[in-house]
Amino acid sequence: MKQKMLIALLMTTLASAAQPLSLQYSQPATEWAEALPVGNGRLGGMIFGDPQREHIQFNEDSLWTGQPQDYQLRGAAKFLPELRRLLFAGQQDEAEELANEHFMSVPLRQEFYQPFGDLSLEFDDLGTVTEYRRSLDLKTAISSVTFVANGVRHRRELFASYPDGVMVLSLTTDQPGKLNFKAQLNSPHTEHQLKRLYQDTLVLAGQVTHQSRTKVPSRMRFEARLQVLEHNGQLVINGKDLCITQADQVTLVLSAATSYYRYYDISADPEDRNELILKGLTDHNLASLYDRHVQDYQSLFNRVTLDLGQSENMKLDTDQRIAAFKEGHDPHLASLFFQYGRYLLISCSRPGSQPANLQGLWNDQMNPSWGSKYTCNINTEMNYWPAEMTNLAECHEPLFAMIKDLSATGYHTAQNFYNADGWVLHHNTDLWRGTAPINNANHGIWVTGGAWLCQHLWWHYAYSQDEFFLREQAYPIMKQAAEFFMDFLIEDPRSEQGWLISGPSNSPENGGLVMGPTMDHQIIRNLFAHCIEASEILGIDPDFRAQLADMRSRIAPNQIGQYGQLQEWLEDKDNPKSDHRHVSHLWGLHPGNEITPATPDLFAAARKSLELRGDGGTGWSMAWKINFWARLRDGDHAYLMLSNQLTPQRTLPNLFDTHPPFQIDGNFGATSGITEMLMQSHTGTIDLLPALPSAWPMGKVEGLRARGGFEVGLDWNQNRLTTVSIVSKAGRPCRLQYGDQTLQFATETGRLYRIVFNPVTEKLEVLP
Ligand code: FUC
Repeated sequence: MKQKMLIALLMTTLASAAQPLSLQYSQPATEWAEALPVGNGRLGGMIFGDPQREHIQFNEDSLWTGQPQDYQLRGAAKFLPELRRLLFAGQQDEAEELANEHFMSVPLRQEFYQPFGDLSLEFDDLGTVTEYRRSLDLKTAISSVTFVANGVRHRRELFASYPDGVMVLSLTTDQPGKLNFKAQLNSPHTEHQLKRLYQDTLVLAGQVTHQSRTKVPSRMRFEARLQVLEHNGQLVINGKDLCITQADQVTLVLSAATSYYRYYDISADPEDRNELILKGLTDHNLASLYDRHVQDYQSLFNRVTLDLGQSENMKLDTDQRIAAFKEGHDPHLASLFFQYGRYLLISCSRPGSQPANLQGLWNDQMNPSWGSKYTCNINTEMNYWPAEMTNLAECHEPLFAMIKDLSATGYHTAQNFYNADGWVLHHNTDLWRGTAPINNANHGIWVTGGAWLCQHLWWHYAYSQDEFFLREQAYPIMKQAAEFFMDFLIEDPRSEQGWLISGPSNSPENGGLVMGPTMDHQIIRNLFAHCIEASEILGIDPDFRAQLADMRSRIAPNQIGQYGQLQEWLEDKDNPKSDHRHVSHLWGLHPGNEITPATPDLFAAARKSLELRGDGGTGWSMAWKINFWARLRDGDHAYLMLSNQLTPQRTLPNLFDTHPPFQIDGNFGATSGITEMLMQSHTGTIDLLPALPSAWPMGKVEGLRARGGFEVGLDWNQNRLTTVSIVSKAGRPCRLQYGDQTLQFATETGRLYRIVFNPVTEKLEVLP
């Protein structure tokens, strides 16, 4: 027994050393949050790894309840003046009551993202299982299960291929004839049928009938096909069972599709889609699918490497490492967590797919928390914070496609609710691109969802310097978002300076319906600034630009209150004891850029507000606080937030972030936060190691992106910067900062620059 344990331990250590970027377990998953995720943007799978009964729960990202619907309440705008009057008169309850009656989305709720189905494999009695390992290798995006049963070594590998559009499951034994199993498809959707197609394919077809809280009938049709791509031994399909006997090598492919075409059209044919996808595999085998998958995945994943040091705990199972992180020293888990965020983004957001929803792509519940939809008062945006900075700009594309849809549906919401031009999105959306205020006036009427999303369009330009994208895709949508606020902003009758304010709105989910929440003003200023800059770069719209500049200067500024805090509202009414998870008024610190060391009073006030809110919160809240503390240049506090997040209370055994329950935003927020600790570029300067914690005295990162079109690599040792590499992608001047040292130099497109920090002169020097 002891020897076996020793061998097992040795094997784990060796495995870890050979593949340090993997999640590892010595037990099968007993529940969904222990299963391991794979995905190709559109299809997602969760593999449990039970030797005797394998289970892969799967999703397709367009399977939702409901049907095309516009959520509009026509004529709502006539209540807007009265709402404002009540709020200015301090009658919040009356205003919320009126709004709940006359100013909300129809229906009041939005739709739910749905699970698709389950693939299960029942094996002939395997007897005692030894040497069990289950893993997810982030270097190849392949999840494996290996074990020995009756002297036979079994191996299963699952991946989701973006180039080929399918999930691939390979099963092997190291002895002939020892692979015997029965595979079945199933679905939690009651209206479904199963049938055999050709000699080698099982089909699951149905329609969503489940209804969300909207009570709108569901109409989406779906179909999945499980095809045996390669096998030896015998294959027989018996009714619902796909039976393999006497084999040692089998490759199954799973294809799934729905009738979704666009948010207003669900007339596509899932059967045709699957037929086409599977036809595309005709000339392929496991080896070629594997190669194409790995090549595609690594073309994105390998762009960034991060080394924060190895650790003893690498030999432990991943869930044990999470449990030990706070008390121990496991810098490698932090880099694994960082890369896991990148892995998840590549797996759930690829061109052509839906954007990452609250659970990315992975959901096994018919009534998932918050519908597993798109909450846009922090969660959807957080999902995309790492996209540009960690060199995954392509993964941002599904969000841009959704923003384009929202600018069309949000045009009607602007008209119907505000009698305004442009477009507006409130705090949630779904597959049908609802933009009207949902749930309740006390948090649903929040007008800056679309404006916040526009920051992502700007970032894509800022990081790439791609003027074509700015002109053709970003600017028209940003401009229309700004046009909404030009109509919507209102002069505050209580203000002597004639401040323009936003309202009715709210500071996300805190304090109810108000006039003038701080966050709105920060977001609108940010949107206007980017529109002004974009119009200058593109050399267009001078009058519009001038008008924006004028209005921008009149928007109510940030206020510092009685506790030295940054005020969450226009009135100095913050509760210093509140530990509310949203810290919305710090938007200007992060992800905005108007509160920096160059605005010392606001910078100190933001810090005060964050201290008052404390170090707790839901998963995403902690992740946001990593970013905040990084922007406050306090590496140790940022690290404290990371270690508060990397606990079993906030991180599930499979490293999924948990609110609770599972919500993926915190994964992406943490990846962004770790990046912000190492490098920032939101002020026009590439700021090197702005918040390096003492826990990471030495390390190396390569391939991060900075605004201005740069790729940045860094090395540090004994808590000090040693070398920097900068690749200039757009030939812009480069400005670096390390501590209080700055260095500026001209660059040429495509050139690599090496910079050292000279410890004697304490200066940054460009190497010739
Ligand atoms: C917002 C947050 C909640 C949760 C939900 C999905 O409403 O306040 O904490 O994350 O989105």
